[in-house]
Amino acid sequence: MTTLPDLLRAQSRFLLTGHENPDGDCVGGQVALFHLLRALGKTVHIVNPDPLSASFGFLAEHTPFSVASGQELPAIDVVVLLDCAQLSRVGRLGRQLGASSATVAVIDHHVGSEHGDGSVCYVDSTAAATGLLVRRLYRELGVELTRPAAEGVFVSLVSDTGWFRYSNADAEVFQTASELVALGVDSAHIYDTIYRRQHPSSPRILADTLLRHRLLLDDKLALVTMDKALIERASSADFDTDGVLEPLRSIDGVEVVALLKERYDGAVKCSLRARGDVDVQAIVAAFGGGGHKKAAGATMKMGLAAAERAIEQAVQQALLAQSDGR
Ligand SMILES: [Mn+2]
Repeated sequence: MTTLPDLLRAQSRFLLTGHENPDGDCVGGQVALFHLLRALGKTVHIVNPDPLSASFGFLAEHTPFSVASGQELPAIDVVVLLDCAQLSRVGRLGRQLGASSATVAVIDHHVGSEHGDGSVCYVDSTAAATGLLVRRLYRELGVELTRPAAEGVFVSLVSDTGWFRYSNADAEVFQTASELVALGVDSAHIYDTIYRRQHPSSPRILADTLLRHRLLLDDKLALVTMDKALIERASSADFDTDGVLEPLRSIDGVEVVALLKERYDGAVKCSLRARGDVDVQAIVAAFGGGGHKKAAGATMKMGLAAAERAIEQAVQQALLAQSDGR
């Protein structure tokens, strides 16, 4: 069976992509892989289903990003999915890629990603970030990290570990961060660039969203909903809705935080975060979603009120199962 390092060595034309609304781990991993493949003399395109969010715009200074617009794809041998494993998560571009003859490779750290659309997979669900997996590929292929690549890996790490606060921030994360800083990555500058350039209306959006939170199930579940009107305000200000999760997760006794966002098509995007031992990946799996034990999400094909009830029930069951197991 072909391994991913073999495939990267053997083929010459690559297209790197990832899930819709690419996050820091996805785009940081793409940056690092772009420079790895270029160092190996390959032709590389990064094409995403959505544009880079403004907070990650600085990554494009040294790395070309493009957005799919239905145009003809460049001639490629391999498409690499980063931070996801299904072409269905890549929007219309995913359908285009699925119809092409390119080999699909997956680099990911989500549970079960070895069973996705990749015919060649580089998956480790114990890794904190996809960017860390790309860092491992540099070692396997004997390529030195450049500073732009190091910035990409760093953005991956900080995005998926909540700036080193979450329980996935293991020894490999801190060792790698140390190497990246030694290579010239300016951690404080990156923090300022990503988190301290918010739109002037962002405090009000954050406040209005947090005011809607409810504590349920003996204060073990903090649930907050964003209806279409609030989502509209958030997207016009490029507001990162993940920012509402941490204040709720900080409440003493809260074990699960749920953020439910109403989509334009009427479905609900649900994000769950766990603080204790509850496995939120198992909870969203029942709704066709996925992720990690402590951070997972799903698209629920129901209205906001129904989704609230369904999540409350599912979390209640998970909490009961947990207390039975003790
Ligand atoms: Mn990730």
